[in-house]
Amino acid sequence: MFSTADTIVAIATPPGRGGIGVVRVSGPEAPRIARSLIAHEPALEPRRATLTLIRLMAEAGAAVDQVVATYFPAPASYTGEDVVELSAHGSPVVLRTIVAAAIASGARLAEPGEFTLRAFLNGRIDLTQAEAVGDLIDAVTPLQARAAFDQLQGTLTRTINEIDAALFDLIARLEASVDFPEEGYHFVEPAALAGAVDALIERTGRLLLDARRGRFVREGLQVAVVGKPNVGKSSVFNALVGTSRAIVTDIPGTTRDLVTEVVDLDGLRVTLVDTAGLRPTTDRIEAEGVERARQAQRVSDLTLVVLDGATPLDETDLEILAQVVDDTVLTISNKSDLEPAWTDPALLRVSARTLEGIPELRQAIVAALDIEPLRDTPEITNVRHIALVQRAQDALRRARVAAGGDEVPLSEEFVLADLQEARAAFEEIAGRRADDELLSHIFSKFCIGK
Ligand SMILES: Nc1nc2c(ncn2[C@@H]2O[C@H](COP(=O)(O)OP(=O)(O)OP(=O)(O)O)[C@@H](O)[C@H]2O)c(=O)[nH]1
Ligand SMILES: [Mg+2]
Repeated sequence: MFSTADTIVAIATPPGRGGIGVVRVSGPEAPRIARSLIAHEPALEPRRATLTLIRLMAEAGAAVDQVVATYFPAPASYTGEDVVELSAHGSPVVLRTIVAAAIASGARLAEPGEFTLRAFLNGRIDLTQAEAVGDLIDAVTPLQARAAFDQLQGTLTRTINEIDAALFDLIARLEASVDFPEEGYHFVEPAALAGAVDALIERTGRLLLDARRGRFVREGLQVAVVGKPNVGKSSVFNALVGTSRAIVTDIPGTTRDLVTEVVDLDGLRVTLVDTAGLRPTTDRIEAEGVERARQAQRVSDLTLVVLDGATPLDETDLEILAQVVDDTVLTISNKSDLEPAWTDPALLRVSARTLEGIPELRQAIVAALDIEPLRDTPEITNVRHIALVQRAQDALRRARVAAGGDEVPLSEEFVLADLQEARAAFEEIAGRRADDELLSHIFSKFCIGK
């Protein structure tokens, strides 16, 4: 379905004004189309930045600019095709004019992610690396960026290829045994077969062990801040975010809707959700806010319960604490700058006003989320990959059962079918068996120009 026969064009830099803006042209006609746009007469030298003018367009008043044109001949380019990049001043009018002129010369406007899709279709990168490009661009924390960059550099590709090669070898030898039973011997000894499958199960297991952590690094976690009205939830939320994002007043019931903000806690992408104070209410707006608070709490990875350390605890506080027992909970006592009305040595004391205890709170949140250690980057982060490795491992376990112990396998055909299924899952991760629907799904989330 996807064609790489035509030449595509798009603005590769973000929308809006900037110091420079880049128009990227890729495809067989890229050099010709680029030359029709610029005043520089001779053919562009490969990989050499050439300062030139955008040729005056036929219509009067069309924008012109001075640009740096760079030609990357196939196959050593981002897409693996002939690519020309034109760096102009970052003016949307200029950039759009260049794109329009390229289209007039025969290029087509690129779809979202189409440059990266072409890099994949042309074999420059595999699917996990293409996905890593998107993750790298979307990264919010340095750890996310590093995990994505490692994947782009091929760490996951190498692991997947290694497992795939071992599977291929095993399948080939088993097939030989099945195809030539009259030879009277096994190309794979039964004990060796079971051992080889065990090793593969162990290897996929190591990948999956990393997966929970990896998914959290890539997708982040959600922490809901809950508690009674006026205890200082919004103030604590603001202290963690570092700006006065949520409205704070001394009127109980200030926060009505959910307020969310993404923060970087120790490399983790955490979505903090400030919620309406939980209390019985007849106010319809507040009641809706309370309902939303409960929903947010249910889908969060951690519930941060805020108590007011300067006011005696009451029924409402105790009810809230009773409701969250099944969740992952971190309870704190706020307003430590005031005279304490009660104390509990087990609770972290913070002051959203003086910021006392806020650094400790950040650490406590990461510790409560229980995904240490975060220091090195996880090998596998994407749910699509995790699900497929899991599927492969399930098939390997079935193969292991069919392979039996040291005796002759139950049936080599059964083992073979399971191993082939495991291999298919790995090929899908790398994209060797990706259908158009999957590719559309993955690349539609990219921006145009990437
Ligand atoms: N002294 C002191 N006052 C605080 C502290 N944190 C919050 N407050 C005050 O407590 C009042 C309520 O703060 P909010 O952050 O709006 O409380 P909330 O829990 O979000 O309240 P609702 O949105 O109504 O549920 C405000 O007057 C804050 O200034 C603190 O650490 N110390
Ligand atoms: Mg509030």
